[in-house]
Amino acid sequence: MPKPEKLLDPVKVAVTGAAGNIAYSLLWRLAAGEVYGPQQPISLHLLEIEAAQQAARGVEMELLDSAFPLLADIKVTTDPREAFEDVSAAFLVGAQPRSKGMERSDLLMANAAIFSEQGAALNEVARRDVRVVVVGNPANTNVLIASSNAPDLDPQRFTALMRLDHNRTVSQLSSKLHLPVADFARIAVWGNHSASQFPDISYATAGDKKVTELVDTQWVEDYLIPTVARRGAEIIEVRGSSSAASAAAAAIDHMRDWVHGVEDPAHWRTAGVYSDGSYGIAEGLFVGFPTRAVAGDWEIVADLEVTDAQQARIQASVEELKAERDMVADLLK
Ligand code: NAX
Repeated sequence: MPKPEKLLDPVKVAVTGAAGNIAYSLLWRLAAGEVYGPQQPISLHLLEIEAAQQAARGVEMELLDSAFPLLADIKVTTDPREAFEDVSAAFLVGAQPRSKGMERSDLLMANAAIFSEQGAALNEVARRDVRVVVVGNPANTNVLIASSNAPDLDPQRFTALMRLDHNRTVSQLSSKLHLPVADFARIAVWGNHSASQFPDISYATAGDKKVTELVDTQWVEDYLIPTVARRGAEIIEVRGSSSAASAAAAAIDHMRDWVHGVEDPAHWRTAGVYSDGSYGIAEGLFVGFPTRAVAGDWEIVADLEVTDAQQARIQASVEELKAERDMVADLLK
């Protein structure tokens, strides 16, 4: 990396779940300048629970040993208010994992408690233009809880990570068609970050060609959609533990594009953003949409033609999100 010429004041960035697997990749890429660039020093605020404080200290030691020129300082804490003080970005990675015998509703409730507290803390102490990305699952509902507990922050400052699903879709197409990933545009994954998601290639292009003319519908229905939707489970099966470096890479992609924007309007991304009611999707949910990163904001791509078959898949995933929302209704403000 070129030596920074003129250093700016550090930007403060919080990462929760700092002693976990995803953070072990994410923190290094943040400290290397992959979101804010080679001129921008960074202060890292690491939030962990009490039981993982020692491990978080170990992560801090290794970050220091990496001697990153851009890493101004590191703070390790158990207190969300301390972690989020004055931050420009927050990666909410830490979450309660699903343990044996735990029902989905128990998992939702355990995480709801974490994300309501963290939303309230962000509301109190984060910068008003903070960018929040929730990685911890169930990400789309966790972000709903965090945002609803942060009434003074615009809900558009909150997002759920759906970029991994998007990247998986691009990667599958690239392998199938033997074309570089950079050739693919107008791709999106609608809905929830769960098996109900809808990776949609109806509008996709590869260079000057329409992807639907290069692959057959049967392959999309029988292979592409289920493979992407179940990729997380497949990684666990093959690797023996859940996606970590690819999730960190997606979180970096998400935040970098959000901060800097993406010039080419055909290069849609997928972000789990606050629904404004577009495409008949219930307002107020956080849903994977086709989005563009423009001038520091995520914009939902407007006026797409949606067939009945697409709409049915989108609505099935949205129904799941509504059911999740109903389970945590008591914690929504
Ligand atoms: P790990 O279990 O390795 O790490 C999680 C860390 O969070 C632990 O160190 C734990 O102590 C900490 N933690 C728990 N509660 C906390 C709290 N209240 N405040 C701060 N820290 C807390 O999990 P990892 O593999 O890093 O995955 C983290 C989360 O990402 C999981 O919920 C996982 O399901 C989710 N994922 C989301 C993805 C996405 O695309 N949205 C993909 C990858 C991943 O599955």
